[in-house]
Amino acid sequence: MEKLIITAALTGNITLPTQTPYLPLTPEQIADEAVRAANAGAASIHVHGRDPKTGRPTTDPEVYREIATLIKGRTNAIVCITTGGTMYMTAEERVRVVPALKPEVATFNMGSINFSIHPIAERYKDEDYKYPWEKEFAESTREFIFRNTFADIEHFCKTMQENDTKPEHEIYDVGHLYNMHYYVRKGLIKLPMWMQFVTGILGGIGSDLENIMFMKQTADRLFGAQNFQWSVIGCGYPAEFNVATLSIMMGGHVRVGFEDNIFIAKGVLAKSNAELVEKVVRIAKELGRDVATPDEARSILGLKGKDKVNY
Ligand code: KMH
Ligand code: ZN
Repeated sequence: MEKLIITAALTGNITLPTQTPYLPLTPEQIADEAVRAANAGAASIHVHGRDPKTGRPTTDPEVYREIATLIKGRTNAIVCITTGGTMYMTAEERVRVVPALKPEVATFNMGSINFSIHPIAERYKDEDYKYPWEKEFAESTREFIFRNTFADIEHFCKTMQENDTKPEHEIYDVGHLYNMHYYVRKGLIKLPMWMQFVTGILGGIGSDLENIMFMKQTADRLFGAQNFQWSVIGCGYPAEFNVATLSIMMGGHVRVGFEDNIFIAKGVLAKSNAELVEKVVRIAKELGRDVATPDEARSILGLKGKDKVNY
């Protein structure tokens, strides 16, 4: 088995500041968390930006540039930039961060789905919210379709290739593997690929362990096991650690972080993303799987290197 690549998704764009006081919001806080997570064993940092004043998700490329530059200056970790954007952005707007920063890795979402966090709004009273935008933001996802049409996917393929950015394909359901297969056959998606099975999003596949096995078997059948590296994102607790453990045993990789889960144990908030990374490192150690350094992860994934980014 390859060494284990751990990715830390530090803040994301669906976790509300009201849910945890430990969510990093400013570029400095995000960079501090990146350093802690990297020191704990994360080889890759998945970056989203937030408005430093309001904590609201933003896709302003300049906020991304600031965060990526801070992380690059303070750790050797891979920086993976999101192209998930916000609810109000077109695919063109979401991917503009790729030509702007030319990152080593960027996310590439492989199909359209309902993508909702509206049940979170049912847990809080109006006076509970830390920021005025949060309630409406969460409730409005009841109407949200996370759009990744075939035309969008083609635009993402072209943009990533032009900038030598490795796609981190996000697979929210089995059908997304078939979307990917179509573009592998057309030659627009190149082998070997780097993909993540995302489970537990309301609108996508659930975190049952059988689903991870089925997606891995389907990917093996479509692409050949030698043609991709894979990772898992289990949303919520304990899904994050359940799918992580299975993936460690099966030869896959793991993502954890406040974008996906805020708990270190039942009902106990993690105080830093690093605690989530440390827990995965402990599980890996118990199961006899070595953890990859950032440079080992670069070699496993075939990345261009951090000297070739534009920040
Ligand atoms: N914008 C969310 C619906 C990613 O980082 O690429 C999903 C998302 C995933 O942001
Ligand atoms: Zn993300």
